[in-house]
Amino acid sequence: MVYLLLGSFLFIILLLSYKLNKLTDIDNDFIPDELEDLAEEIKKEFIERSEAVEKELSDVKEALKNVKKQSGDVFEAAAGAKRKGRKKNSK
Ligand SMILES: [Ca+2]
Repeated sequence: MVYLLLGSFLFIILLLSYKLNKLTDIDNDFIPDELEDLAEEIKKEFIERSEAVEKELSDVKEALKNVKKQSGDVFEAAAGAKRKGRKKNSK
């Protein structure tokens, strides 16, 4: 019952907003264009952030791979092997 009241209240506000030209709905899909723009912005922001996170994660993965490789050297050093250092670039 409360939800029904709240729902109709919001609907009336929505209709009033259209009436008072506070909101626009150029494409007539009953979704205020301001809301569509906002959703679009949020979506874009979300995608950008996801891509950034993905990139960071791949950096971390790369770093971890390096750590794994290096820690092998640590065990070898502990066993008495000489330090190999970094591979020289053959450029
Ligand atoms: Ca619309």
